[in-house]
Amino acid sequence: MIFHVLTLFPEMIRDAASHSILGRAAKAGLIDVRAINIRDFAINKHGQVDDAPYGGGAGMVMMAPPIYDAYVHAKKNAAIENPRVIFLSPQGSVLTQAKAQQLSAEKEIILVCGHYEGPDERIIEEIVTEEISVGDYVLTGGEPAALVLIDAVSRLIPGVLGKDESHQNESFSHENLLEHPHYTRPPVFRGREVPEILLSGHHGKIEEWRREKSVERTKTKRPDLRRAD
Ligand code: 4FN
Repeated sequence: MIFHVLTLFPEMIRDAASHSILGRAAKAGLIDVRAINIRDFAINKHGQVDDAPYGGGAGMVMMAPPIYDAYVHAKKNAAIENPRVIFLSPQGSVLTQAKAQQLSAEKEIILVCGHYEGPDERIIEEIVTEEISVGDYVLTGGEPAALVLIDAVSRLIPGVLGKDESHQNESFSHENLLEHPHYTRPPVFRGREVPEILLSGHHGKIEEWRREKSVERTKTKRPDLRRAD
């Protein structure tokens, strides 16, 4: 899957996507994260990409032409005709596992990251097909949000997770349940013992215990998860 990311901070995207599972997936050709620097499409030799807001007030607005030209550049190098264009925005609907699943079926998507006060509204009207948020808090820019989306979507692409890593998929996460507690050696840590059942070797009983813990934790820690998807 190809992710074209239109951003003023391409190194943030390239660096974060170069490590661990995403880095390995890129090497294997399963994902391709292409950060496009909006500043390369600045309107003048000073590299200007933002301007004061019409109507006055504090802060700067990202100008439409540089973002549009970066978008045209991304499309020129696109494999498909009309890729979805997602603007990461606090005004979008909040990213869910179901949405990530849906996006993981795409061949290619274009992501737009905001900065300052965000882009000129006309860029949203002209090129954006949907707005997605990663949660309700203030960010300094859309890049961390784009990386969250890339991470959540990439791990669902067949082959991206190794055998061990994809074990997680076979647990209860697809039912929107939290993980049961995990333990590894040593058997006693500062007087705290590993639950006896996990040392019993009764795989049926262990599975039953884990599901119980999973359901119980979801109910007490994240009761909101039961309804969400
Ligand atoms: N954020 C809120 C209300 C008003 C503004 C913000 C805010 C980065 C360009 C957008 C934030 C959160 C989740 C992108 C937040 C996201 C962003 C995201 C984001 C700079 C303008 C801005 C009511 C949510 C607290 C800054 C609420 N998911 N403005 O954060 O891009 O994708």
